[in-house]
Amino acid sequence: MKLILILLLTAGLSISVSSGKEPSPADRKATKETVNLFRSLYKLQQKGIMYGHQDDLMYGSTWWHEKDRSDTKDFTGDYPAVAGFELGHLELGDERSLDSVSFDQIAEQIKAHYSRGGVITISWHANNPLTMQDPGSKLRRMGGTAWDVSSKEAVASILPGGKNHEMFNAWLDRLATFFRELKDDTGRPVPFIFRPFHEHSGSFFWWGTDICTDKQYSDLWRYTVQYLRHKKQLHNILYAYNTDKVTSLEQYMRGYPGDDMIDMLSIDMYDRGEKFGGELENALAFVTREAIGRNKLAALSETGERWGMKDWWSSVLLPVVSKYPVSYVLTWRHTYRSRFRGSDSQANKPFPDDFMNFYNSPGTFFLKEIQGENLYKRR
Ligand code: BMA
Repeated sequence: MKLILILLLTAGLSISVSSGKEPSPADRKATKETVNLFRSLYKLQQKGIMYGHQDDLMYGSTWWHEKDRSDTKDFTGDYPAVAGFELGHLELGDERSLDSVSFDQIAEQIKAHYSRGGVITISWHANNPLTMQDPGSKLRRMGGTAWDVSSKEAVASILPGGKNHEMFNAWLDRLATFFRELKDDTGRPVPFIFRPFHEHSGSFFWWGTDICTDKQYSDLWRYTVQYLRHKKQLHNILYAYNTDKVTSLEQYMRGYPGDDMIDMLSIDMYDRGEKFGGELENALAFVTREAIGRNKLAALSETGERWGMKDWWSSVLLPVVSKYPVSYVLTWRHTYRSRFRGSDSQANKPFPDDFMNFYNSPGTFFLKEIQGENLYKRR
């Protein structure tokens, strides 16, 4: 007994020892590439942090869908390790997203990034299922969109028994069709991280904490995962639970759908002022501790620099994220603004100079660094 105790103690916080089994995706039928990705990311998050950028492969502020182009590559010479994509309006059967990006081109770029050995993450700003049909919606500007929080019945309306339940099934069918077509050249499904119903702790989306109950939120998640996993037999998805800024673990876990659904505990936090470093540190400490305790991945799935700060990447973000086992940090899209001309110096510089310090840090991984890791191969 004493010997076992000593062995356990010397193993320190080693996750596989403390839990007794190798970390695995929640989906027991996950494809082998998905299992390998999960385990590779689990190991990699102990070594350093990957950089991710939303819509990096689709456009930048001065360009729109140019072959092999990327703002990250333009600036650093390398692609981001993690490429983010957005599916809002796919649920409606549209050909283009809410950001006017073609879904066919998104699928093409997902496959391209996978074939390079990169990691894919997908978000979904789904329309409000209740008010999108209601022209009298209170918040007219946001009427019907993901940001329309004028009714607290939206989530209830799509759960089983709700008046929009069949419509929601049709939404999920459309997502499933898109996901099923994500295949490599040999026909194997492309694994990806899916982060729907994000920023739960904020109340700016129709699935937010004050807009539905925790139970409804959890039911929404469980219904969605089960539909895609069991009914649609999609086994190439890692699911990321996500909140906006929170100050306690209790707040973070409100509405958590369960370890059998979730693969990654993620948080979104943007720098809005001097307190950010401390707040991020506090949040990452409990989010990563909880993730490790549950054999899950962790990520800072959205962040953004403080307005006007020159050395944010190296002096604010990097010192904090380096301390914790965080799989990736992702910054949001560079909105395309057609009015910019090629000569506009501001728009031509997609990142601040300090981004190179972040890029050059041995603790950060861009695409070339993770290519050597063969994330989708057995380890
Ligand atoms: C938001 C904003 C929106 C965009 C949405 C989905 O945070 O950038 O303009 O439509 O993400 O990409």
